[in-house]
Amino acid sequence: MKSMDRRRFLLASAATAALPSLHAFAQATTTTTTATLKLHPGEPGPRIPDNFIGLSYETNQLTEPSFFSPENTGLIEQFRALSPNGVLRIGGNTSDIGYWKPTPSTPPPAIHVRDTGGGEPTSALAYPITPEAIQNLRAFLDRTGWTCLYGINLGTNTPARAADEAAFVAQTLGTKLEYFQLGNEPDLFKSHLRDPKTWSADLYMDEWLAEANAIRARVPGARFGLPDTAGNPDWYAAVVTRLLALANPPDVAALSHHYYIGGPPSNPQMTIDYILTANPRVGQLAHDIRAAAARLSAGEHKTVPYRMTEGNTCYRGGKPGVSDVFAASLWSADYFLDLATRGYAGINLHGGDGKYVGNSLGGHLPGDDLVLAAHGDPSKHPHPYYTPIAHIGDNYILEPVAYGMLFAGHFAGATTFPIDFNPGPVNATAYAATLPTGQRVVAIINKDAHQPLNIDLPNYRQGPTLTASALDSTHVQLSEPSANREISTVPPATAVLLYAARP
Ligand code: BDP
Repeated sequence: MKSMDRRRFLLASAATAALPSLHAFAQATTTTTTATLKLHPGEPGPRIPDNFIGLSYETNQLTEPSFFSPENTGLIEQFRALSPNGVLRIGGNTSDIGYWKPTPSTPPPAIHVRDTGGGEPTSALAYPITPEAIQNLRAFLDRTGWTCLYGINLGTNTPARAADEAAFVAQTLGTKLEYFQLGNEPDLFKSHLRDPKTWSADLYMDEWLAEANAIRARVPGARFGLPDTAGNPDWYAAVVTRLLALANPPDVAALSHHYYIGGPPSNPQMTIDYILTANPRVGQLAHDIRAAAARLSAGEHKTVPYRMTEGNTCYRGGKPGVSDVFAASLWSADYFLDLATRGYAGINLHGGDGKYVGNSLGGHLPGDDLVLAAHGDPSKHPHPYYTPIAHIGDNYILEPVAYGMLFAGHFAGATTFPIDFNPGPVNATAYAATLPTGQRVVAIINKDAHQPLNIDLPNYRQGPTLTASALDSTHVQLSEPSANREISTVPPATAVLLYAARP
């Protein structure tokens, strides 16, 4: 048995043992709220793509060519455990300080970033990207079954250098390359890379088109995702207006944006309660990007999907005790299914090695300061704190936030349908879909720390269940129940999948 299989088996058996208490809980609580739950399977909504599960890594990670390589079997196992066909996005703040170094003798270009005193990479952190890293990345993608969104520097690059890199990447990654992205969070370039007085979506599009056109000249079939913004949803509309005005626009494969619930780690607002509370920004971003994608689709007579290409709980590397605990599992389970139901093509949660996410922030993870101030030991936490896969010693470990992805991954390939769901005063969400097999599945995510939720869903059997001893636990269980049974209560801080006994 491979080590990952063994680990999952152990988790599963531990949780199976825990399930009778879930049952007992249901019997003990007869006066809890009963949710209204009405399914509308006859009104199909968006289909969830098979590859909607994704991860995002800093481009700086490529400076260790052995990381995304066929030799890194521990990491390959965890990618495969998360999804047999996910999407790896390479980008982040460090994508705008990396330069293409096609030969060992290529001299480094001058890279200049305004030092803001933390939060962004500095000029001193500029680094080369080598052909070896891209070749290894291709072999890694082959082993994992994943494809790639490849980010190219727009912040401190030249169109010619970008085109050289793109040509090598396109040729090497082949069909494993979904599309290029040029520049990370260009709406924030004003803080460290451009003149804040003049920087705008229009200036960005001037630069973006110059780089995209240089790439197209070298890679005729090149496809692009944009604008990969941190916030500023008005940029989508501005970008679409510019694209629609072109006689021969670059081929846009997707519109993209990022999403962090909030931050930084020192912000007292960033609590477990906060990350589990519905955030109106999710719906607003979805509304705006969907509208922009619909306008571009209509204008270009094709379907342009939209994707959340980088995000997580708490920006600046995540917050200890919030980003790395069970609450983050419930958040990600909910967030993935919420976005999938809203028609997103996929979601990439950011993570990787602490060193590179640290570099994306100027060389430091502020979560460490919080741990040290509380007289804790930072080495006991994953680095960065929000990473889905932690790299500890020689091991790669699925962190709590990844368990929510595993839970949501059961919806891959399914077609969503609407439900009327009213959990009353309980902080719970629900999603429903028809699987490719025709079987219906309902997810109920009870994010409430204290209140159980009664449900009335006859002929639905309990499937994989996400539990932990507490919202701040670092040990998460995702398990199949041993018996084939219905349930009438979802305990506090528990997510369950319920499968229809017949189509
Ligand atoms: C995003 C950046 C990424 C950072 C992340 C963070 O794109 O490089 O690592 O924030 O602050 O905005 O954690």
